[in-house]
Amino acid sequence: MAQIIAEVSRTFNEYLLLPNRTRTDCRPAAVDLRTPLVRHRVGEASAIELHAPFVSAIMQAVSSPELAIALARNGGLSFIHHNQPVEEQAAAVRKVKNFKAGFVTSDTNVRPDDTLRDLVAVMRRTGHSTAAVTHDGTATGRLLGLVTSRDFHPQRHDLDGPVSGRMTPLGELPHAGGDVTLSEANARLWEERLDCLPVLDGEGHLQHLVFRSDYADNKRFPNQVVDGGKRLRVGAGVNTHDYRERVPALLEAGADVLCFDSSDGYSDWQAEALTWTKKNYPEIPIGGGNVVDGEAFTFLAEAGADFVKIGVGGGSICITRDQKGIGRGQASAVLDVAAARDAFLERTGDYVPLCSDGGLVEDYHVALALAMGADFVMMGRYFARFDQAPGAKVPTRDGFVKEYWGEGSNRARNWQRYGQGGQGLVFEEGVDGYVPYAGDLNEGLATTMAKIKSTMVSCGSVTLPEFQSTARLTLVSEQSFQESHASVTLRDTSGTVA
Ligand code: RVP
Repeated sequence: MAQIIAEVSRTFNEYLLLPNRTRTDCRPAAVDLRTPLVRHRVGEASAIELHAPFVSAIMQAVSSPELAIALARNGGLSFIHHNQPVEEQAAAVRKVKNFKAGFVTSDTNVRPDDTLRDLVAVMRRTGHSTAAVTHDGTATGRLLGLVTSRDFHPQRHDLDGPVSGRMTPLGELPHAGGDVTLSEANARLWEERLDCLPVLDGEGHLQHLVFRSDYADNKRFPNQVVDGGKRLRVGAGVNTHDYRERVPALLEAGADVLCFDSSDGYSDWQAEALTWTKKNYPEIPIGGGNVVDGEAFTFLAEAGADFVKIGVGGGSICITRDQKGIGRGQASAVLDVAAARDAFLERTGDYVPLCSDGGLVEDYHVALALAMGADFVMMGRYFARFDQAPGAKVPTRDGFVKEYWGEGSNRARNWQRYGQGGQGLVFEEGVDGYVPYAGDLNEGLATTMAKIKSTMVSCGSVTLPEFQSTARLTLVSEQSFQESHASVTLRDTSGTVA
């Protein structure tokens, strides 16, 4: 007969945190959200630390280079999805690693013999008022000059005349070599009263532009997660099918960390793939998952996983529980795995960070996941709502929505994540839908972090380890869950009672 596990499978909604005593020095501004990403010896620091406990889901609809750049600048990390050919995934990783804050690839470019009318059309298309004049009109052509909207007036100048007639030629244009640092470039912008500093390689080809207007923007991200060379960090998903080709290509592209991505990671295939990667590429940290219990955690930790991802069937686009009848409430899964992680630490002296993946609906669920022992969370729906996510923004009667689809849906057909034993995707485990549009990631994530810090302050903690070791949780009854919500008739924004 099957074994029946005594505890009920519980979700985050069934728990609340009890406030602890808040000391006077415990304020949101003092809260430090740093957290370890990869396995390390007890008492030592993790080789990679996040500055905010968020990673983005290994999904087509979520982890693009644009989202990875935005998230790393805010202290988190993306795992570029592997549901694409190896070269395309490696190129996406390279794009993040090559991103230089403040160094912009020029998107408004013309040739010297293009007309001012052509220039106006390009400026209208990009919305930018500074154009690079290069020999071939590309962003990396030989730089011949710069022309801005201040250099001509459509009524005063002949729009059929060449751009070269109004540009500032290179000879009169302050510019820098490719080895200039951002702080040097910024210093020149201010000292020489420039709006824009072109950066050229040794052959005079344009590499980047540095704008004075971006100066404040760069100061906005004091928490960015960077490597030893000050390049943003980025992760990449891999699978148990083509890892022998994918892992070295991603390493070569500069990925900082990898993660085996499987809907069910408690398998010999994943253990073999982990062992192979640790043996052949010991320098790259690699996570495993997904699992929902302590036994599976220990299996992957012993196979070498540098962190373990928790969650089966809880994702917002996931229908695995409906289709296969497997999974576990995310709260129960995190609590069980965290207990096994602590036992593993006790036994081996190795701390293996945990990632709670999927099913986080409210911002406070992140705080609950962390309190229950997760070191960071992975989210799909949450990030898919932002401008930086790859899904299309679609207008509706009430505003906008963004596309969001599961990796097990027919749209993504990620058979490497769902197929077993080389078998392709036989039935769907995910859906294809929409999520409410939520604007800019920088603003949305700042609000979420403010809420988490506020929760931690109420629980009397300024660091995540302190929060995890002192948090007190209570189960909520159906009745007290109802009591948690507003129970008045809400006014709509026009001030009338709905
Ligand atoms: P959510 O944040 O609730 O949208 O969940 C995202 C997670 O759901 C992913 O990180 C992954 O573990 C899981 N997922 C992705 N695709 C599917 C599916 O098609 N069933 N599930």
